[in-house]
Amino acid sequence: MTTDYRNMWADLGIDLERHDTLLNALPGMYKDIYLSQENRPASMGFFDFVVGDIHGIRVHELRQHAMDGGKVVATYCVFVPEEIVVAADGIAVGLCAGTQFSVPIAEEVLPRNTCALIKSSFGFKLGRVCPYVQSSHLIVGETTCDGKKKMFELLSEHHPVYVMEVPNTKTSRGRELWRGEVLAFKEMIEKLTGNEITTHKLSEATKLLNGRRRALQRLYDARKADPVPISGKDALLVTQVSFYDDPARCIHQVNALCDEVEARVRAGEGVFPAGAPRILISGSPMAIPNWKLHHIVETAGAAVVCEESCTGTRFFGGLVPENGGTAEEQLDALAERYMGIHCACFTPNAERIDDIVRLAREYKVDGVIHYNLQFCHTYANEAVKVAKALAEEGIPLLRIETDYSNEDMGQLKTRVEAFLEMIQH
Ligand code: BJ8
Repeated sequence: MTTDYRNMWADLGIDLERHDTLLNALPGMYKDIYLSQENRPASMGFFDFVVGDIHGIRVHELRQHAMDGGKVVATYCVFVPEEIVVAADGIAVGLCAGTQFSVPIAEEVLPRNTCALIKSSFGFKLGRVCPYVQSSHLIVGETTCDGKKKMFELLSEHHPVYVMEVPNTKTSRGRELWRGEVLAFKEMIEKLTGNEITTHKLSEATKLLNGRRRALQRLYDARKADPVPISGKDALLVTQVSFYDDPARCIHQVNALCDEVEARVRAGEGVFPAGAPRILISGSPMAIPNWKLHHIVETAGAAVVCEESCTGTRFFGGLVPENGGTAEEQLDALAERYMGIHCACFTPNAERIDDIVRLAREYKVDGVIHYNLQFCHTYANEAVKVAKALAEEGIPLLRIETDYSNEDMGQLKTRVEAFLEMIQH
């Protein structure tokens, strides 16, 4: 890393010593998990570069944007409508929260029996180790789960926080509430940025972010092929990076990758042999650098071909209609698209169960692994229904509950290997 970045991090109030420990651990881990893979698409080079420079150029861009008078808005959930931030000439960044590194820092305050994602995000702020958090003018939280919404109260003692109320149901009253929240968010963002969100601006932002959704969907479509042209680990990384990269650059890079993987599909080339077991992973999101389960599955010889999660299909599924209309109509269409995200925080949430079965069929999977972060009660309870639906369809399921530590790696490996053996016989 260059001296310039150290100065930049210092300016951002980063705890440099702690930050060094975090960054020094990444290259070795990335080498073992990513660079050890064979026959990767050459276009993954861009994503390797982004990880190698994780707190460098992009943070510099955010700083530059702020120095030019722009605002940076950080989020933790795919429910926050980024279009509104982009339409106000702001930059929206999805924060990571996928590492064990910041968990012990958070545990100085939060109860230990809290989901790792919540602890990791809180620890990043408390320990001042994330330049994305430090660069942001505002963190936007949501009331999706109880742990998160109470964490945001505590987080607001350390950073400006705005919380959107996500309803618990998708009834007409729930949708009405959400529409009001989207409108209030728009007004707040206009105030924060000092920029008016015109219908034109909103429609441009919608087109841009739909472009990112289309590119990711295109990548996922290529994963339906057998042999699969890209590993699950690489596809997961692409989604993770797209949360914080510049959307236009991201679209360009993902489409270049798609050109390459589609050529592989036409040539019948893959990263796993044809007929290798195909796995759908469903459940809690996997924020960067949470690659634990994918690594275990793929080193055991199976291919992860799809993720039904917020670092997968729930992130890019469903476009916002682009047919313009009045500002009110556009905001309604925006609100409606976000209500199409089937998070387990909703009750009932039958659409997610339907999605899992549909995706299992579309991606021709041999089995589903339900991935649950420990202490995430919504996904854990919903897994009962997932299990029932998959049993009715004759699709094998393995349920896993874990956190970000490596303590259970051996046990998880044994369980995954036994599952793979079972589905191959
Ligand atoms: S839309 S899945 S990104 S809330 S933090 S619910 S793992 S206990 S992340 Fe999520 Fe938005 Fe829903 Fe998606 Fe559970 Fe942990 Fe809560 Fe979590």
